[in-house]
Amino acid sequence: MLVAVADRLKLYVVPGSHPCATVERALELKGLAYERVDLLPVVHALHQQLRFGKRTVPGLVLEDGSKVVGSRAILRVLDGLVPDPPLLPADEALRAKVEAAEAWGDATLQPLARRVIWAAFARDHAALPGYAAEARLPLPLSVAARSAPVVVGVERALNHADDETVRADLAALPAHLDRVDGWIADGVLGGERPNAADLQVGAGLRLLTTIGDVAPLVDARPAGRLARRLFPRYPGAIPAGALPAEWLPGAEVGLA
Ligand SMILES: N[C@@H](CCC(=O)N[C@@H](CS)C(=O)NCC(=O)O)C(=O)O
Repeated sequence: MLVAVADRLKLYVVPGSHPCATVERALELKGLAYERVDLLPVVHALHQQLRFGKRTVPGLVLEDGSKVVGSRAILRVLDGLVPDPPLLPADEALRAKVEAAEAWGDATLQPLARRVIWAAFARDHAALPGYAAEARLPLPLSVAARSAPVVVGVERALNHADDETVRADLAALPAHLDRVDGWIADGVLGGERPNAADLQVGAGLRLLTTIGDVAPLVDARPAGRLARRLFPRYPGAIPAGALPAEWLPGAEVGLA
């Protein structure tokens, strides 16, 4: 059942954005209805700056008109609005570990996933509109799609997604996945009830699984299985072959 207060919430997103997926999944877990406003990438930065005073999505407007930007901050606000189910564990020691994993998901995994996907889009512009297939954009998708080369160029620059950096990101990915698999083994991630770190890390990994070249690296592991369990549906796909084969580390099977 949906909670009554919720139909006054307004969430500003960019279609396919992983921190936006984090927040949408949290809203769903809380049973909160909301209005979703889909923004076009690049244009969104100006919109968000004007409306929220920060360039990024997600941004949430509450029923009293107050505004919150940032996936982590929004999750805390949702926990305040609807405490059950909680997104942070009551046990203090576990809570600290979950918060640390969430912070890593935000500060390390989130930008890595963003850089890798923009580098892949740079080699496959045609894949970009697929990420907005279910969005309600202010103009037809076919028209928006024509701006893909410009959007990709600007986003690559904004996100520092140059070839050298993305190559290093991919080389580091197995070690990052080891870390996530370790958290799953320790019970920090992957519990029966998703916590804030599950949603933050899971969305970043799930975005990576939409990149055909990268999916086998993630899917071979508990990390990949967790991401797909938490986010069974995710819009968009970049067929394998977009990223240079020599950038990809060999698929490694992690902890069972
Ligand atoms: N880490 C923050 C920021 C999210 C973020 O950087 N979102 C991207 C889209 S996935 C964005 O809006 N970038 C615009 C920009 O950096 O100008 C969060 O989790 O909310």
